[in-house]
Amino acid sequence: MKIGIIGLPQAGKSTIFAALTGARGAEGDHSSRKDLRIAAVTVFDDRIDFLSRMYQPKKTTYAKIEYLLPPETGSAGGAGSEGAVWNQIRTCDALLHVVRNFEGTLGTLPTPEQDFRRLEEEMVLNDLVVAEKRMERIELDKKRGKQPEGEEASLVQACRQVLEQGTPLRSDPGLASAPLLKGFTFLSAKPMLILVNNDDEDETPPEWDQSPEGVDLFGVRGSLEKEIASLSAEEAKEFLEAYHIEESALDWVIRHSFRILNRISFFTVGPDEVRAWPIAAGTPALEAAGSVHSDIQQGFIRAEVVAFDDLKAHGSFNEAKKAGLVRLEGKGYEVKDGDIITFRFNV
Ligand SMILES: Nc1nc2c(ncn2[C@@H]2O[C@H](COP(=O)(O)OP(=O)(O)OP(=O)(O)O)[C@@H](O)[C@H]2O)c(=O)[nH]1
Ligand SMILES: [Mg+2]
Repeated sequence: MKIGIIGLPQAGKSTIFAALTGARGAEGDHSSRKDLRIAAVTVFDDRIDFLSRMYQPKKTTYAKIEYLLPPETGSAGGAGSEGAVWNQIRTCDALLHVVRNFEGTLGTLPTPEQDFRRLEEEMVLNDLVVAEKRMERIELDKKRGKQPEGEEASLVQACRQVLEQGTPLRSDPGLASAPLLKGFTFLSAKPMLILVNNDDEDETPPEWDQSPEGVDLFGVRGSLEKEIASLSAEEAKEFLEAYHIEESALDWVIRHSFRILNRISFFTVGPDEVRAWPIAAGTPALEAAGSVHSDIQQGFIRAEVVAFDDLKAHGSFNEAKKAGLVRLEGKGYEVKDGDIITFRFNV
């Protein structure tokens, strides 16, 4: 689960990365590491807090998301050239597009919507080149008497048509998520979140003439959030209260990152550990068992499931059971967000 941070030069990418991976929840000590470009960030979850109070486990484990800050392009090219940046971004599951909406260092006024489109176009063009190259290859193979396999050719052709209109592939969700196209790692097919990076005084994101389709846009105050992130949890709380901020923008981003990755969490509970397990939405119980341990998958008998809300409403597992809310599910059961699962298995 990795999210790549993209944006034009000086949009505030490094600032946002620092804010996301600041004191709260990020692994390791970052303050002394300027070269750090990838960090695992904790996805705080009220449900886990609740379960942890209920079970008093030795250990409480939240889900994590990785954020990647690609190398700075600079002017010298080399290791940080644009191609290298996009290649790193290709390895990500989703994108966080940072758009500048503060006055630049040289007094340049912000043009967030244009900036956004510029990078969108770059991604679309990048993908178009990939699609065209593949089509050429397929044509060449055909001439040599080699028939293209399965649906790949028609899918790539469909991508090309979308991209030629200047439209990102994510606008066609079926196409964007086609398993046969996975290997192409198309940039514009990746789910995305737009972060408009405002000045400290400016709370609201700008009105856009044409809001991008199917992408959530959020206004953050990058510099301010970076400062909050460097505070201790205690200080940060006071700060947020003083400013009447219910949820820091970056907590919002972390929560939504989880959503755009199409991840849900199921929970395991017990005296040793209360833990969130992030899985793709739609995962069957058997596979979910495998994410906990391969032995549990192999010896799977049944999943004993209770929904978090049912457990919470009834106050304890036993009460929920008495109310008939604890179900026994089989291998093919589609795990839901917030399911609390005990796997029954043979070793
Ligand atoms: N006023 C204001 N300035 C900001 C904000 N976020 C970043 N800056 C400033 O804008 C400049 C660029 O920020 P960076 O975070 O380095 O931007 P970047 O996208 O990483 O830049 P490059 O890596 O050079 O492409 C720095 O001088 C920041 O201090 C903000 O929210 N408000
Ligand atoms: Mg930077």
